[in-house]
Amino acid sequence: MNIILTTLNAKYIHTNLAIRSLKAYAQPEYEPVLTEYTIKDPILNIVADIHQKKPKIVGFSLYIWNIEESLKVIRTLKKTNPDLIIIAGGPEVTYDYDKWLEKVPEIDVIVIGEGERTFKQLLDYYAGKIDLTEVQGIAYIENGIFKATPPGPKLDLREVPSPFRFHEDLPHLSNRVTYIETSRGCPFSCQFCLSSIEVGVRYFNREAIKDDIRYLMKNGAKTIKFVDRTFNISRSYAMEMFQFLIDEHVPGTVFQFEITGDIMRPEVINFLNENAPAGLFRFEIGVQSTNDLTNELVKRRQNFEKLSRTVTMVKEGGKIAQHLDLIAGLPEEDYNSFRRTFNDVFAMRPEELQLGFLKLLRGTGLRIQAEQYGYTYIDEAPYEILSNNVLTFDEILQIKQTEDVLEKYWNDNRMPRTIEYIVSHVFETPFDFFQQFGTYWETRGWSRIGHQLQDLYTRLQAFLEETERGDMNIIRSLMKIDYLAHHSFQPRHIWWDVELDANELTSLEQRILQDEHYLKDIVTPTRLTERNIRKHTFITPINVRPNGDDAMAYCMEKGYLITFFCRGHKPQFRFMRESIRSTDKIAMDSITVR
Ligand code: B12
Ligand code: SF4
Repeated sequence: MNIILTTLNAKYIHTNLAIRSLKAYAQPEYEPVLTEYTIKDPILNIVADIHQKKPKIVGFSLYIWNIEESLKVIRTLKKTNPDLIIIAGGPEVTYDYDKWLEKVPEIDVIVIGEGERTFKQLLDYYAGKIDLTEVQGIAYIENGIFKATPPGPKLDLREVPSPFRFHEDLPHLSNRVTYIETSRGCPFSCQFCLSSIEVGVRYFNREAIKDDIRYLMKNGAKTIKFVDRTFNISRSYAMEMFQFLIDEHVPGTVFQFEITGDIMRPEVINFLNENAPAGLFRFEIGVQSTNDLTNELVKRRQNFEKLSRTVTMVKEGGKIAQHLDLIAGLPEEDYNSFRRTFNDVFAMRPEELQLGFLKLLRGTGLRIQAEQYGYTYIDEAPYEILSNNVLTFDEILQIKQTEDVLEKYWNDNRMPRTIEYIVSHVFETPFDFFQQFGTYWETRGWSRIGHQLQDLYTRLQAFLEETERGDMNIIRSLMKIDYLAHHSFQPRHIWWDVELDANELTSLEQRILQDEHYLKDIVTPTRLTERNIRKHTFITPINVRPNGDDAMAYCMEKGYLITFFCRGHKPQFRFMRESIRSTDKIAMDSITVR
C-alpha cells in the first residue's frame, strides 16, 4: 500500500513533527513516505510531485498557516485521481470537522486530535484488517450522512516511538529547525489558545528524549526547538533537561523553549546564569497583555511582576536571548491599553519583542465568544481580527505600522544606542516612537522593499529631521557609533557626508602617531605607521564622548571618533578631544559593542 504523509510548512527551514511521529507509530507494518513542501511552492508542482509517487493514500497535516494552500492541492490532486484516499489531520481540522467535510468533499476522512494511533487504525482499515467503525476519533461522510467515531484513550507518550530516526532527515538536520516535544498539553486555559482545550499534561520518556537529542546533535542538528506549551511547568523536569543540555550539548547547537515567565523560580535562573554557556538557550515568553482585566477575561493568570523579574534576571545574566510576544486585540484592550502593554514590556528591553494580532482560532473560547466582544475577523485562515468593541480597524492598522520598524530597528539590533536615546529622551514613550516612525515608514512604502544597512540610517534621520524631533547633533553621533560598530572593516559606504578634508585627516592621523600608547592595547603587534593608521582606522567628528564600558553612557563633548578595524575582532573605538594639545593623551575610553 503506497502511503504518503505530507504537509506544507510555513517556510523551508521549518519541519513537521506530526508526520514524522505518525510514520514512526505506523511502522513497521506500514512505511509511509514523508514529503514536505512550503506554502510558497506552486500548487501544480506539489500536485505533480505527489502524483508521480503513485500513492493510494495521502495524509495531509493541516494547520492555520497551510490550510488554504493545502485545500487547493487536495482538490487538484483528487481531480488527477478520484480514487485517491485523502486523510486530513492536524489542529486546523480537529475543530469544526463537520464543516470541513461538507466544504471539502475531496477529503475522505478527518482524524480528530492526537493522530498516531488513529492513523494506524485507519491504515489497518484500508488494508482490510478492521472495520471503519473500529477506528477511534475520526469523522467522515457515508452515503451523505455525517459520521464521527468516539476518540480512544490518550496515548501513553512514554511508549510512543522516536520520530527522529529516519535516514532521509539526516542531510537536512543542520539547515532546518528540528522540533521536539517532551510533553503534550498545557495546564492553563488562555481562551485564545488551542492548547487550553486539552486537559492535563503528559510527558514522553525522559531518557528516550535525551537519546534523541544526543542523536540529533551527533548528526548535525543546529536548532532544536521544544514545542512543549510551557517547558517549565515542572521545575524538577525543566532543571533536569537544562542540566542535561548544559552537560552534553555540542557547541553550536541552540535550544529554544517556550517558557512561562512568572512561574520561573529565581534559583533556576541563577543556575542558568551561572552554568549555561552563552547562546545555548533561547527563551520565548508570551506576555500577550499587561492589562489585568484583559487577562482575567481571557482566563490568563499572569503575575507581571514575577514575569518582569524573570526577564530582567535572565537579561542581566547575559547568557540567554529572550523573545517576548504580545497580542493586540484581546478583549477590553483598547489602543491606549495596548500602548501601555507595549511600554510595560519594552521597559524590560527584551532582545526581541514581537507583536501578534489576535486570531480567532477554530475551537477556542474567544471564537465562541466573538459576538460578545464585537469581534469582526477574516473568514479564512488565519482568522485575524479586524476590530472589536474597543478597537477599530484604523487603530489596528496603526498598531500594525509599528511591526516593521520594531523588527528592523530593535529586534535586529542595528542601532541600540540610538534607539535607546530616542525612546528615552525624544519621544514620550517607546511605543510613540515606533508607532509614529512606523506610520512615516509605511506612508513611504518602505515596508514593501528591502533595505541596505545605510538606508536604515538615512530613513531614520529623514524621519527625525522632517518631524523635527530630538537633537540631531547627539542622535547623528550615536548613529555613527552604531553604524561603525556593525562593521568588521572600514565601511565602503557611509550614510553621512564626509566631514573631514584630506589635510584634517592627515593631521589627526599624525596626532594619533604621536601618542605612543594609542593602538598599543588595541592590537599587537601592529606597527604604528602612517600606512597602518590609514588602513585600519576610520575617523569622524562626533558630538558625544562615549563613557567607558557602558555601551549606553556618554556625555556631550565635541571630538573625533576613532574606529580601529582589525581582522577577526570587533571594531575598537577611541575618542579624541577636539581641542587636543600635542601633549594630551588621547582619551582611552573604549565603547563596548553590544
Ligand atoms: C511549530 C509550530 C509553528 C511553526 C510552524 C512549523 C511548520 N511546520 O511550518 C511556526 C513557528 C512557523 C508557527 C507559526 C504560527 N503558529 Co504555530 N505552532 C507550532 C507548534 C509549537 C508545534 C506544532 C507541532 O509540531 N506539534 C507537535 C505535533 C506532534 O502535534 P500536532 O501538530 O498537534 O499533531 C498531532 C495531531 O494534530 C495530529 N495530526 C497532525 N497532522 C496530521 C496529519 C494526519 C494525516 C493525521 C492523521 C493526523 C495529524 O496528529 C499529530 C500527532 O498526535 C504548535 C503548538 C504545539 N505544541 O502543538 C503551534 C500551533 C500549531 N501554532 C498555532 C498558531 C496559531 C500559529 C500562528 C498563527 C501564531 C501567530 N504568529 O499568530 C503562526 C502562523 C504562521 C503563519 N505563517 O501564518 C496554533 C495552531 C492553530 C491551528 N489551527 O493550526 C498552535 C496549535 C499553537 C496554539 N496552541 O494555539 N507555528
Ligand atoms: S497561551 Fe500558553 S499558557 Fe496559555 S493555554 Fe496556550 S500554551 Fe498554555
